[in-house]
Amino acid sequence: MNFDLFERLHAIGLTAALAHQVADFQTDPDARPMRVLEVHREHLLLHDGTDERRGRPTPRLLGQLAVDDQALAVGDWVLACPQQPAPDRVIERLTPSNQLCRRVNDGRGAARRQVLVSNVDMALLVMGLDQDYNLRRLERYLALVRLAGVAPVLLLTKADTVELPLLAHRLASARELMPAGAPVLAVDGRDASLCDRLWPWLGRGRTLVLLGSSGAGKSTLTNTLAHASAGRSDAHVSQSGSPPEGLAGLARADAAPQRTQSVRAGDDRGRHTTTVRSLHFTRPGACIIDTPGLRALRLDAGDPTQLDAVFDDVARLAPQCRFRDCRHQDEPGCAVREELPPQRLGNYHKLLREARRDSLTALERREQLAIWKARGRAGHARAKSKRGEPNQDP
Ligand SMILES: Nc1nc2c(ncn2[C@@H]2O[C@H](COP(=O)(O)OP(=O)(O)O)[C@@H](O)[C@H]2O)c(=O)[nH]1
Ligand SMILES: [Mg+2]
Ligand SMILES: [Zn+2]
Repeated sequence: MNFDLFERLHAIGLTAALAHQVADFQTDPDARPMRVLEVHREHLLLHDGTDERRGRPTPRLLGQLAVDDQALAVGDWVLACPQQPAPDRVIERLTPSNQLCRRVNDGRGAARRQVLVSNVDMALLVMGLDQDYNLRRLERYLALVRLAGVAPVLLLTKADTVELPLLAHRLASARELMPAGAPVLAVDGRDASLCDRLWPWLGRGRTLVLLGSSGAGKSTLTNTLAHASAGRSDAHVSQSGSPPEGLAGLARADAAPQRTQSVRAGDDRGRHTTTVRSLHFTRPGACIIDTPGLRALRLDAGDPTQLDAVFDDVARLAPQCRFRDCRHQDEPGCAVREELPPQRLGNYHKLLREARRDSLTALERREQLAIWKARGRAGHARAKSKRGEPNQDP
């Protein structure tokens, strides 16, 4: 890859490590690295450093990903062969540097892994200082990003809607939950000067993901930070087309690629696009991935001990418990129960239960399902015999 191409792709988030992988693929000479901006049922929206393009993964690539329990996600880097007419043929995916994943129900009673986004440098956790404010939810989002090894920044939005004492109190409580050194800011997401406050994290080539519940202000932030001329019909883009003062002179501001509106028009399923994840370009140069609220955020902690990384206070105190195998529930002499606020301990147990349930093997899950079914049948039969109906079960 020559320097010009790398520079162009770096502007949309390509790192040296990912660029290095491109050389490893002895594939089609036409294939070019592109970044996934959006994932739709029928196609991908891609960017090649110059333009947006439509792409479609080949059946071979889809099969390969499925075998590895993987799927294409926003933020991924792929190799695609341009086609006339579109869509481009997406033939490879570069191994992501990281992925944010959660567990979702597969509709058959089992949990499957869902990749939310790939290749992110930082997570902006967005929470309103109004009724949205909820520390237990924040803890869950923190766990999600720390499991993926992604550094968090907390943005408390709607600072303009709360009285100063409440703001100060909520700011302090949230700060206590965050890992040491993680920035916490109270902001008005609509304030155009936000770029000035956030620019240390918004440098060219970086990728950030916005996470938080619906209504927290993620799309508002995206619009405030988005490239001035990247007008998006769906996302009530800031009215003023000009960059805020202090940024106009920034040499890099104009180097950021732009998202055009054209591709947005015939969005599939006629859904509002903010209901899906999408990658945008900011004026200071970083890529930012807007996400919808995750109504059910189940962690993808394949191994319950992974939670130790998230609840480092539990891990730190556990050796002081009287019993070596203390579960920090009702055992006497439990140092964890003594020290931790009950709500945090409660959340720890809840997340641990989820992780245990999700780490059942397929066989264990089938066995458990069989037990539940048998119980259901037994209950059904009991109810029937009470009503005096014949029992037809074998
Ligand atoms: N007053 C105020 N309103 C905000 C702020 N951030 C977002 N909003 C409003 O909150 C509502 C939800 O914002 P939106 O960005 O769509 O939330 P999302 O679901 O997280 O994308 C919108 O009406 C925004 O105008 C803020 O900092 N202050
Ligand atoms: Mg939104
Ligand atoms: Zn204990």
